[in-house]
Amino acid sequence: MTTDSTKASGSDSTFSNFTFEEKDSNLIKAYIYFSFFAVFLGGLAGLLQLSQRAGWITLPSWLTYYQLLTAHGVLLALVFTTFFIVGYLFSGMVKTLDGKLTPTERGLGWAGFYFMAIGTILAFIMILTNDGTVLYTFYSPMAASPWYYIGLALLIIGSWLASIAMISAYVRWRKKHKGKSSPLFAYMTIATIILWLHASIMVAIEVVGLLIPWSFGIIERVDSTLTRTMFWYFGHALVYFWLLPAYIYWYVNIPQIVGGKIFSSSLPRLTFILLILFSVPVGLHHQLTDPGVESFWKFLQVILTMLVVVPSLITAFSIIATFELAGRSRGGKGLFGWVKKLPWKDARFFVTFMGMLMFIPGGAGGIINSSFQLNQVVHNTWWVTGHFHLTLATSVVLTFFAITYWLIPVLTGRTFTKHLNKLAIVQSILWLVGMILMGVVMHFAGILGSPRRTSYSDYGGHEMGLKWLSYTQVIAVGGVILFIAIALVVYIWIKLIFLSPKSEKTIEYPVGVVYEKAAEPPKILEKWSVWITVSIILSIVAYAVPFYQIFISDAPGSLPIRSW
Ligand code: HAS
Ligand code: CU
Repeated sequence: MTTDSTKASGSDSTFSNFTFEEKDSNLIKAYIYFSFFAVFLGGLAGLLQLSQRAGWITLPSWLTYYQLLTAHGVLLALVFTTFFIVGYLFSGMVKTLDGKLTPTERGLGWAGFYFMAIGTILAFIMILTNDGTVLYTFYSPMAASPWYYIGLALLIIGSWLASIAMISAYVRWRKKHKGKSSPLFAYMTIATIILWLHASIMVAIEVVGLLIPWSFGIIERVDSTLTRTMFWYFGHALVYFWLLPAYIYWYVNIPQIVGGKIFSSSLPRLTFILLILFSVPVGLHHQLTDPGVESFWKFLQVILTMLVVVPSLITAFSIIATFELAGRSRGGKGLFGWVKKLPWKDARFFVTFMGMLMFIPGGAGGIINSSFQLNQVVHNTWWVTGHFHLTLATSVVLTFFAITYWLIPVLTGRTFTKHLNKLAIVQSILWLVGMILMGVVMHFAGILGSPRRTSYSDYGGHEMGLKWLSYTQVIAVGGVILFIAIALVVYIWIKLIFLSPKSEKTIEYPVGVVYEKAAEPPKILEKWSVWITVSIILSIVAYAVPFYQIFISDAPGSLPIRSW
């Protein structure tokens, strides 16, 4: 994998033989390596909780299923993702903008890291002491220790500091290059950050304004419909905060890896604009069965959800077009001859492709979830767990793994050897097999009514309960295979960080070149103020009345409840 990086320089970058300054590389490493701890611990929690639910093991008295489930969700869905994403985005911003951060930006980056790390440790301690057993969605009226919420708030605040550092790098670049459209990576990063800031402000208000004072006893009651609605205002955009960095890799880095070009510089930008606009005003599709919100507003948000599918379909089209261009430029002939010409033996591509493949059933499941009627069948069943194990835990996670296979070598100067490349391919196949047994079978169990978030039960020997339990056995086998795959990826990371031979050549940071015939993107796409305004207006249209109705309802609210 040690290609000469002069090939890597594209229209997005003027750097040949690009290497990070040590100070920047240390910052990126801190974020990425921290995320690896979360993967290992979160994966271990997953293995244990599933073994309990399948009836294979009995947990010791000091550790419960719901504690493990909270640790699993927090470590993987919140901690791993956020740390990894910030690290990856920093790397691409440095690479495609001015090649290095200013000391102030770096300082903000480090402050963000410490906030996030301290927050994670605090929340994790609360989970260990069984004082934070409220899962990663922390629905009231279940109340955790205030320190659990404070930990999560620090995680979010830290990510804002890192975001400010990246915005500053972007503004600096634009001032220097007046009238030019920014490199695609930077553009997409800013779009991701706008989405993240918009959505996470709402959850920050929920946590800091309501849950923390409530769990300290400063305010007596909170309205659970209100806190859930605030959470999901954030929650759907959260899943796109995970997805967008994977899309960045698909749009910007992968074309270089497959030896092709980014076939349009405008379409990806348009995609990200659509994702900014439609990610927030759709959160009610997580509350279709909740009382207290009028059907009309749920229905409106269902329609907007159907619209947010469009940018993903555009993405599918663009990626396949990029692959075809690449395959044909390597001599692929006929209708499908180009498929054979893709670099199937290169883990940076193959592993990502496995993720893309699983996004087809994952995304289709999402469309089923968001159908007002079908949601009645699948809501709160294992179907939903299956859905996000295909989308997040396969498409996004395999993409992130693929990124590490070149990003750690770029940062450490160590080689991703042929042997490690092979292991990575095996790892992704194991992941797919494990996920088919686990994630796909969860969909079937869910249709039969098997609930999500439930510890072992044989339901008094009821026929249905026993049937669910037989599905659980297959699902748990999938879980074991996935854990083996996690052990394998951790092994690859250890090799890449500490042991693999140092490379003599500069290792390529792959950034695709835009197709020569592609038009310059229209200026309006980079007028952020326009899109931020439209995004806020859409959110007001979708949410103002539901929030107003919740406020004027005379629901008494709930005292904090420790249900475990
Ligand atoms: Fe979702 C629940 C609807 C996408 C994650 N989702 C969840 C939860 C999570 C999650 C974590 O409407 C559970 C939250 C909880 O704990 O309660 N989801 C959708 C819809 C989409 C969607 C409409 N979800 C995601 C993504 C996630 C994610 C992405 C994480 C990263 N989801 C829902 C709904 C619920 C829900 C309801 C609530 C359910 C309930 O009742 O609780 C869409 O964005 C999906 C669009 C995607 C596509 C696929 C396009 C395909 C592509 C691949 C191209 C392939 C290539 C390979 C290039 C339409 C881009 C070529 C190869 C060839 C062979 C051709
Ligand atoms: Cu959603």
